[in-house]
Amino acid sequence: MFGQKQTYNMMFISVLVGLLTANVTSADNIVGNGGFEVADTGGPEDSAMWNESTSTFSELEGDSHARSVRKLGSIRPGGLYVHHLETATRNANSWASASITQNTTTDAGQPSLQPGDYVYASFDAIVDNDYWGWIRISLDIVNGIGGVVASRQQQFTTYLGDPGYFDTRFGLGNIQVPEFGPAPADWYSASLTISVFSFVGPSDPFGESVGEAFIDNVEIYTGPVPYPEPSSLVLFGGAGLLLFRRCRAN
Ligand SMILES: [Ca+2]
Ligand SMILES: [Ca+2]
Repeated sequence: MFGQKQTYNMMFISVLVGLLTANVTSADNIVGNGGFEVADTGGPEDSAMWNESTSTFSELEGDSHARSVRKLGSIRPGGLYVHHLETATRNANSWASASITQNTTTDAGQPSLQPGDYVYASFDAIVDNDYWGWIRISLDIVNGIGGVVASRQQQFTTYLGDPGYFDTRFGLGNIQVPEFGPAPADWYSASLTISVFSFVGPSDPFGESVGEAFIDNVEIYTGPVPYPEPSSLVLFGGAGLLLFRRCRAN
């Protein structure tokens, strides 16, 4: 048995560990079905609490397509399902997109964000884009009437020397929640949208494009201090600018 002194030491250590742990875990994870393990009423390919969307095509030839579907598979150990975003465009002057989005209040049933708190989103992704395929991540703070009051976006475009393949954990945000507006804009939710795109311009040398990503283990944190950012992909942040520069030149 421990003597009294050891017992006090143990209590001291427990309190210290408790304080440190409280500091680290003070952010709440407010995402719903972040591992895509639960299907929605639309069937096994429909992820619960996520809204899937795909573009319609400006052309319908070849095997161009866009999909946003829940699928068997795992990026990290644990869990059976991922969400798959895929687009392909095979003709000049065409584009396609596939997305998933979640609103933490209307889709996941979480209470309003609190002004002054921070919001941070992260997720695992395997991205496999062809030339002119890209992935875009948007984290928005949305008020009770659907207005975006704060937003952060990141996109990575596969363009010439830029890599099209990532196996990584993306992180985005630490947006500080603004003060509430007058009712009915007096509550806020976080909205995360992950999209892939493919684009073929009027005179592209390759004539086809694919955007593809497998998404898993999404987390959206909110809390009184900025979430500690893991080392994430920030190297290719300039790639989106290249796309727009090239579009203008065409
Ligand atoms: Ca999963
Ligand atoms: Ca769904």
